[in-house]
Parts: sequence; C-alpha cells; structure tokens
Amino acid sequence: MKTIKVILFALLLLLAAWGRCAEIHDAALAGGQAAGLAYALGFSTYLFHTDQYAANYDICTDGQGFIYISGNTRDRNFPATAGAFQRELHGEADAFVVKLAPDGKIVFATLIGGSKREHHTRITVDGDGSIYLAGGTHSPDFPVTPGSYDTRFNGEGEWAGDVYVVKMDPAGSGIVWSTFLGGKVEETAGGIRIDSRGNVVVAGVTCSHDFPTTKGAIGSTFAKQVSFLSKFSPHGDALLFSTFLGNGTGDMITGLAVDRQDNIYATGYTATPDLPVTANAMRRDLGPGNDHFLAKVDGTGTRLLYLSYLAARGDVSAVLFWADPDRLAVCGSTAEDGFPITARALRTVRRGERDCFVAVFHSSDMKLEYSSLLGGSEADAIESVSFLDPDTVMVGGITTSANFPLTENALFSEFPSWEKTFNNTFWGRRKSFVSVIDIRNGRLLYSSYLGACFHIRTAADKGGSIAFIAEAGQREAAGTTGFPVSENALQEPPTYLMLGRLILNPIPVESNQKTGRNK
Ligand SMILES: [Ca+2]
Ligand SMILES: [Ca+2]
Repeated sequence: MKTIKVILFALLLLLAAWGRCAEIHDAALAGGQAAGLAYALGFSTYLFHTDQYAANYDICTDGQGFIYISGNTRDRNFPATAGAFQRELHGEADAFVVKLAPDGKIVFATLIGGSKREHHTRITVDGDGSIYLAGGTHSPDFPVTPGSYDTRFNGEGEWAGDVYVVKMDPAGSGIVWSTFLGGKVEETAGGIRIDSRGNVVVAGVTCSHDFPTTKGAIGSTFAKQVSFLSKFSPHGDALLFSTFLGNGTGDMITGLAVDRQDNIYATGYTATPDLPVTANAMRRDLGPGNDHFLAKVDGTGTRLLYLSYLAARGDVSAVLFWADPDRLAVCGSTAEDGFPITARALRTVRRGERDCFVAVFHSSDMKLEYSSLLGGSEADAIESVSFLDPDTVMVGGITTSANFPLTENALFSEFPSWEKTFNNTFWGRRKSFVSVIDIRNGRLLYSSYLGACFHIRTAADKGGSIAFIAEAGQREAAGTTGFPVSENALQEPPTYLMLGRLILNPIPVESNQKTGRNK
C-alpha cells in the first residue's frame, strides 16, 4: 500500500501541469490572424545528461524572447556556468534554472538545492528579469535566507518535504530571498505567479495538518490532501495570506494565473465530492474519472469568487492562462459527455478515448465565451496554453492520434506507426503537438506535430514564437529520440531533455485558405 501510495504521488507530481509566465503578448500578432501563421524551427537541441528520474520541467519566456527553464537533475556533471549561484550538485538531486537566448545559447545555468532531494519546480520571471522558483525539497539545509518568512524546515513525509520559494537575481548568480513553506509532512508546489504589486502567489498541495493558513482564509479545515494558495510579500518576509481551497481528499492545483486586478485563477484535478462551488458554477457535482475544477479567488485570499467542476474523465493535467482585457483560457483533456461546446468550435463531437478541450472565459464574470474540442481518434491532451493575442490561443500537448488535426503548412506531419526511439521507460506512439486557434472565427491557424516525447511544455513569447521543453527519450544504441534536432544543437544524445523554439513567420493570406488536413 505504501509503495502504491508513493508511486501514485510520484505519478501525480510527474503529470502535474506546469505554469506559464503571465506575459501578455498584446503586440504579438498584429494582422497575424488574417494572414495565417507558419513556424520555422529556430533551434532544437538536447540539453543535459539528465536521467529518467529528472522530470517535471517548467518553461517561461520574457518580453525579449529569452527562455527560462527549471527542473530537477541528478547529473554530477551538470554544466553550470561560471558565476552561477551553485555549480556542484548537493546530494542526490537538485533543482536547476537555465536562461537561454532566443537563438538557444545558454546565458546561465545554475543548480539550487540542499543535501537531500529537490524534486520539482515551477518558474516565472518578472519585468526586471528576476526569476521566481517554487518547488519541493527534502533538504533541511535548503539555501533559505535570513529574515525570510520561514527559515526552518518543517518536516517531510514519504514523497515530499516542504515547498521552497526563491527569488533569484537576473544573472542567476545570487538569491535575493528564499523561504520554506509547509507543515510537518508533505507539500509541494503546483504554480508560481507575481501579482501587480510584486507579491508572489504560490499554489500547491499539502498533507500537513499544521500547514500555515491565515485569518479569514477561504478554507482552513484540513483534510487528507488539500490544495493551497499562499501569497508572499515582495521581499519574501511575510505571508500575506494562505488558504486551503476546498477540503480535498486528492486534489492538486496544476495551473495558476493572476489578472490585472490581482485576482487569482487556479485549475487542477479533484476527487473531492463537496467542493464549495459558487452559485455561478458551470457544473455543481463531481464528475467521474479525473475531474477538474476551476477557481477564482480575490487578491486577499478571503473571497471565493468562482468555483466550479469543469471537465471530467480527463488526463490529470489542466492549465490556464490569463490575458488582457479579461480573457481566461483553460485547457486540458476530457471525455465528459456533457462538456459544453460553443459556436465556432473546431470540433463538437469527441473522438476516441479523450480529446483536448479549449475553453475561454470572460474572466470578470466567468461566463464561458468559447469552448471547443480538439483531437484525433486516440487520446489527446493539452499540457500548456498561452494567448498570442486576445483572440488567438496557442496550445501544446501530447497525442497518440495518427490523425490529429494539422494544418497544411505543419512543420512535422508524420506520425510513425512504430517509433524505435524511445528508451523502454517510455510508452511508444506519443507525439507532441503545437496548435494555434483563432477563437473569434473558430479556425485552426496552425497545427503541427513536434517530437515524440513523454511530456511537453510550451510558452509563447511576445513575438508569437513558441519555446518548448520536452521530456524525450534517451537514445538507444541505433536510434534517435524521435525529436527534430537543429544544426546548432548544443548537445548530442543520449540525454533526456529536449529544448527548442519555433519561430513565427506570418505568411500571406492567399496561401492559408486551406483548412486543417484532418479536421
Ligand atoms: Ca539536493
Ligand atoms: Ca513539510
């Protein structure tokens, strides 16, 4: 039972979706929708000799197209750069942060961790280039800073210890502040975002009955495994609020966003039958399979503005992204029969085991504006979402469908029936994809397979280009990993981690009058 529990939690952690940077890409695609879109492979490279135990990467971009990735590694030869905060591995695993230029050159690479295991991370960056990291640690000597909110490790359970929250300087050479967050047993992070005042919002899950909650919080009743939302002051020295979200028995926040008014949006999976749904909820009762929830909480963490069950019978991952003026995209996968579909949907009837869903809410009143399915005849799931502009949604995910809807100008349209490339810890026939959807006109502007991999995270930058990080396979003696590699690749296989960037090239109107190949 103990082993099953550990495996289950490990699986949940592995599958938990990773947050995206809350960059708003207002200038991204002037005229882009009308023109249609095409992408070229800017770079695609193997990165780091990590192993299959390293997982749960995150990625975000900044206004200049720089790419930030985080994860955890057990690599004793991790290529940390000169001047990095930490260059040698501490204990069996550490977290890492790497910043890359838009062309894929490493700006810096650093480790961060204590003498025990750091296990997964979420990353975001602010307007000054400061980097914020939240993750899980088993290390009582994790590098926290004096004067931060909590400098003492609170204890660990079987699968996690405390959450850590770190603000790192833009050069990756020093920690501005670093704090623990947690109780006597397990907690880990599921998202990190910065609000308009520089406060740091952290989401995650805890199993500790003594997890710190603040007065007036939405929820302070502990159950077995509870989602939490916490907000730190800009200097990391005060917990502005901390609340449970529901009285969960197996919940996890996998997507987090903050809007211009500092309202907080969270999504994730739930197995809790009595979440405190609000009057305006889309669905009031727990659905079968992996159900998901969507919540909106005010910036003080004291008012629950929206809580609804959302999409049942899906993969565990659900993600969201907020953009001006008041658009909230929520994506994942579902096989729910009653899942609401709106006009202009790309697809209204589900195909196969489960399809992706793309739902866009009017965030001020949480009314559903647009909702569509997306997928082929097998299982499909979205693992990342960004807005390219308020009417254009970019999603990245994983599919096992050989007929996933692609556009004519897809960079990669082959779906091999047999992939000799995975190492045997991976499932075959899992391909990543990126798709761009015009929700105003209900058109697929771009859709392509990417490489074969286990999980992928994507993040669009201001110019509409798409950075990606993928958990690919290690090369067998005679194969490749099934992932496209550019000529300027930094490293050769065998590795585990793929990293790259698709560069947006708008193409003329007349050449984009074709609809998706398999629509
Ligand atoms: Ca460590
Ligand atoms: Ca703990």
